[in-house]
Amino acid sequence: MAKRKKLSKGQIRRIQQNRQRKLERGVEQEPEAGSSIDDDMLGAEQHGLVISRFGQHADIEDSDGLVVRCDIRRTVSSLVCGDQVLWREAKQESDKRRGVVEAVQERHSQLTRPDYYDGVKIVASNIDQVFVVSSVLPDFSDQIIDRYIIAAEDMGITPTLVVNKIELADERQRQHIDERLAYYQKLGYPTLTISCKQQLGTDQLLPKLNNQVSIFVGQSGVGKSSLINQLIPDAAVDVGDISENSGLGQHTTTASRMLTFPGGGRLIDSPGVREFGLWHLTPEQVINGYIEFLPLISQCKFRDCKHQNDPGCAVRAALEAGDIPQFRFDNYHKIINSMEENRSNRTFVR
Ligand SMILES: Nc1nc2c(ncn2[C@@H]2O[C@H](COP(=O)(O)OP(=O)(O)OP(=O)(O)O)[C@@H](O)[C@H]2O)c(=O)[nH]1
Ligand SMILES: [Mg+2]
Ligand SMILES: [Zn+2]
Repeated sequence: MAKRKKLSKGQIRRIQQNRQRKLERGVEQEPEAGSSIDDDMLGAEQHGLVISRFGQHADIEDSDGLVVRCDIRRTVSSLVCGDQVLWREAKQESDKRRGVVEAVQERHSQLTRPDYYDGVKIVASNIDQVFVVSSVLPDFSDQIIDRYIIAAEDMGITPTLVVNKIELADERQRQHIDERLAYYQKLGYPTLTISCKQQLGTDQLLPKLNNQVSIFVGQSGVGKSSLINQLIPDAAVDVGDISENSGLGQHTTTASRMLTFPGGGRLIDSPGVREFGLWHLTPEQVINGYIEFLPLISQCKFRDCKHQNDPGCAVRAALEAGDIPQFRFDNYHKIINSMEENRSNRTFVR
């Protein structure tokens, strides 16, 4: 391995400034460790796909579909499930294959969420389709659905909304869910009600997943991993019970992981979060998730209209005329307010 030259004071200052800039921009920090495999023990660079990233390692799928556990070069500042990479395999004569990730190719999309420790966390990259999974238990929440719609719209993707555990809904809940889904459908979001437990509706998902890179996102405990196990019987991903104490999911899936359909198509299981924060986005990015507001905002009397009680607000007028439902209007304001609160005290519940 090449000997490291001592850095000059100027170089150290520049490195520190770059780190600071990265932190301020919210980009993930560089990993501390590089690789323990010597350079001359590595083969030629080849293309690969990140199946999963955990700590200082990543599982890379090679062009033959085999998975190799790799170290990550210090120069690779961010590596997530879905990344296309250049990597080199260790030449050692051992039955355990290992390698090193050298570089990440440019991403065509990335799903992000803010993280208290890392600034902005990238959940996965190079995604074609987003499935927002929610469920009757722990709770059906249209505000959480709205949050994921905002994140998907920010990636330029129209998400599909899936409601699981539908067998648990009583008549009143079912009516409420159907009403909400009818509105989302009117906005152009495909919707699906399913039950993994009773294997209802899950077969309707399969044709949508062919030859696409899809991701399942949603709160912990809604059944993302259960659904994946049903769609890909060989997947055998871990599933966890809802906590009896808190009534919430227990973060069973801890890292995003990509699975492959035998007939083509990829599916990413992502870890659920308790609250899908959006404080890394601007109010303009939030309103892009309220697609029915967009044609109205240019008609508001004031350019800096907050669309609340402002005089001449076209959004409020649409609400009062019954063109926009109360829940969308309320969710929009709750999300904007929570972003402001979170920015000031930086609390984020995982
Ligand atoms: N009643 C009912 N329970 C279900 C259904 N689907 C999943 N579950 C249960 O919901 C719990 C949580 O399922 P998971 O698949 O681990 O949920 P997850 O969304 O992957 O959760 P995280 O990995 O923590 O994000 C488990 O106890 C499942 O058995 C369903 O259709 N009906
Ligand atoms: Mg899971
Ligand atoms: Zn307005």
